[in-house]
Amino acid sequence: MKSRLSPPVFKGGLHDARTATSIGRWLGPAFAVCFLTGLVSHFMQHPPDWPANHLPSRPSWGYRLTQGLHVASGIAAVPLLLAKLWTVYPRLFERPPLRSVKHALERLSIAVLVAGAVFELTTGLLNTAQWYPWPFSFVPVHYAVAWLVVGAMVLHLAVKAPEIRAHWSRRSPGTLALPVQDGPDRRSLLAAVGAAAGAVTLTTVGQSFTPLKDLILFAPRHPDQGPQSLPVNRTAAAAGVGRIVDEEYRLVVDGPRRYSLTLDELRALPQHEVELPIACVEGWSKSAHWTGVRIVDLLERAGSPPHARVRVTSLQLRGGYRVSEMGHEHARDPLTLLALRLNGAELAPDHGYPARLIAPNRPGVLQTKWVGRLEVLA
Ligand SMILES: Nc1nc2c(c(=O)[nH]1)N[C@H]1C(S)=C(S)[C@@H](COP(=O)(O)O)O[C@H]1N2
Ligand SMILES: [Mo]
Repeated sequence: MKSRLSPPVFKGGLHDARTATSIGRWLGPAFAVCFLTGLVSHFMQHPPDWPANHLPSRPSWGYRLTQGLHVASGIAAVPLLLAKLWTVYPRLFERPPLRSVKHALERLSIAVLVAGAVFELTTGLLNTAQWYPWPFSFVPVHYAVAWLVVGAMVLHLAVKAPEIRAHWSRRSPGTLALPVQDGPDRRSLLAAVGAAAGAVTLTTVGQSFTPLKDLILFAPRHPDQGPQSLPVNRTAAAAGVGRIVDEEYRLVVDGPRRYSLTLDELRALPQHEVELPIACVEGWSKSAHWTGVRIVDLLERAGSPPHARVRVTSLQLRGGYRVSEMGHEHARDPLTLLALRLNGAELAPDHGYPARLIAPNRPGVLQTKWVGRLEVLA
């Protein structure tokens, strides 16, 4: 009789290095894309001092593309990671568990890789649903763990390089002349994993790649839902912005020549129309038509020097996104507006009435709503 402690026996070829390599072929690139686009996002949102004033404002769809890829590659990685873990989990039962210092270190790096990867995909996915069931701040922790995962992944690829090389091509090591026959079970498994990754991608990617919006099944946001056919991340009520009285509204432009404008004065200035997306860090993107006053026109009138940074402050009194800053590339771009109208009508309160920032190639979180003040920074 088998003792209760004896390890399970795994038959068949689905838990072998060849299957693990085949899945890794897709999982590795998904993680690489996710990591690089995540770096771009982090850099655009929290630029260090020096480059902050030099971030490019073009292409106007740049951030939409990188953030769309970030969320799509992360979502596609979920079934790939699950399949990979299922393929390799018999290794948990390997005996003896520890053989040498080198072996122990390798197992430790795998533990970091698995825990980190599961953590990143889980927190990222919940973040797209704006659900934060944890006691830490999402952005810095998601960012820090990404480095851990990448470090552990590079180590893992280095340790496994001989095996990966041996199983990458269709020829098996040793019997160089003979192509390895992938049995029907391996082919079915890989086809199912590929189909699962394709299916979750196709049924979610419409949240940023709007031509596929009709296929959306699982994405938390539909790009058409929301006032004026544009989603809202934080409503006026949630931001604690009360009813804004038109007669009391003032836009203050603070620079070498400080001035302020009433709403009627703002509406009387030359108006421009642009088509630009809101590309939310939480994964949805949607283009819209915005009409308003060019930020560069407002700044010139305040005597702003050409290379000055600009701070945009909301009438919202509390909350993380009430203030944003932009470098001169964004501030001077003719597409950057203080928008008063959206898709042909006055801004809805939830979209930032009476005035909101809209700029090209910029994370949604920095497109400040309910703007009350522009400030030229020295
Ligand atoms: N003042 C202020 N502006 C803000 C926010 C906010 O919470 N407060 N949220 C930002 C986020 S996260 C996004 S994605 C966009 C959403 O703009 P929309 O509601 O017009 O679609 O507004 C941004 N501007
Ligand atoms: Mo956002």
